[in-house]
Amino acid sequence: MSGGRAAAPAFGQAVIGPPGSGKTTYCHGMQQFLRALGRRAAVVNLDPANEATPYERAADVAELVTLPDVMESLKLGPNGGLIYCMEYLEANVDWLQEKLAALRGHYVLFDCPGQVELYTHHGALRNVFARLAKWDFRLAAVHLVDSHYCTDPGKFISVLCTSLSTMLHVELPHVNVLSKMDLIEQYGKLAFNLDYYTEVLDLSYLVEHLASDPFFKNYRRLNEKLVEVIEDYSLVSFVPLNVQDKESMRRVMQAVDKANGYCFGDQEHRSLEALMSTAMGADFHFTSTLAVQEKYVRCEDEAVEEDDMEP
Ligand SMILES: Nc1nc2c(ncn2[C@@H]2O[C@H](COP(=O)(O)OP(=O)(O)O)[C@@H](O)[C@H]2O)c(=O)[nH]1
Ligand SMILES: [Mg+2]
Repeated sequence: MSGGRAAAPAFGQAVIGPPGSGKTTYCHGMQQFLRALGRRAAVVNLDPANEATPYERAADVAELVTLPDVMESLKLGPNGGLIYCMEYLEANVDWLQEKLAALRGHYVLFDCPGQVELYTHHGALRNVFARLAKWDFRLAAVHLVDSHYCTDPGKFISVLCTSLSTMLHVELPHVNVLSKMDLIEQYGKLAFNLDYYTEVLDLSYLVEHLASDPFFKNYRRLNEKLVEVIEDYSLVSFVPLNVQDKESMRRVMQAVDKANGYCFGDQEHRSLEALMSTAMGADFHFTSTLAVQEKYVRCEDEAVEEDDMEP
């Protein structure tokens, strides 16, 4: 890559999202999944706040700058320190270029930091992504959001706002993912079917579910206006993900391949079919959100039957 454009474009994913949304776990899971398909996947850690990682780091921002050093020498807190680290990375982007040159021929997953301001208004990481594009690195942003937020209408609306402003700010092809789908029932009952959340259907129903207490009148009016903005753009939708479920990983991979233009050859396609035929119980398909709903969300009747059995 050094010395101008690489002969063939490189492909990869910028894995972004708030702290704890599952980025590091996803990078490891996706690397293993892609390797099983014969894709040479490597993970580059760009998050200075990551301590131990389950994957082997093909490159690590800590080789360039570390958070404890920045915090100590500049007397910054963890948030400010992390922003400084990203500005330092932007100023020394040649370091990244060298590391990526050594990874030529690999599909690269970038494990990014969780600070939301980096994706909604700060320029450093966005500029690093833009440099990658100049080196013919075709990235898609994979934005992970904890599915926990579906259980509260106010929180889900704020997630939609963050996702929308991230899409507009980061300026990459974008796949929004609802992570930890396997835990969704533990977080609380969903007011609507899962596809309502993944497809981001008529949001006025969500506003109706906000507290109707007169005390919240202004909060409700604010949310009415916010959902108008989200609906006007009509950009946000989600793919559900359970990182341990191969069908679910395949669905995310296919959405990302479509977003960044990665075209896989015949050989990989055959391994995918072989992998998938052993992946799950015979008749479960993750291809429809309804199937995900059936797998992870108890239906009303089942809940009633089980409750009846209790003494
Ligand atoms: N049950 C479940 N837990 C997950 C999943 N993805 C991540 N986690 C857990 O969520 C926590 C935070 O994950 P991590 O990858 O470190 O998040 P990051 O801060 O975004 O990098 C860890 O305890 C993970 O084990 C998932 O799909 N299902
Ligand atoms: Mg992490």
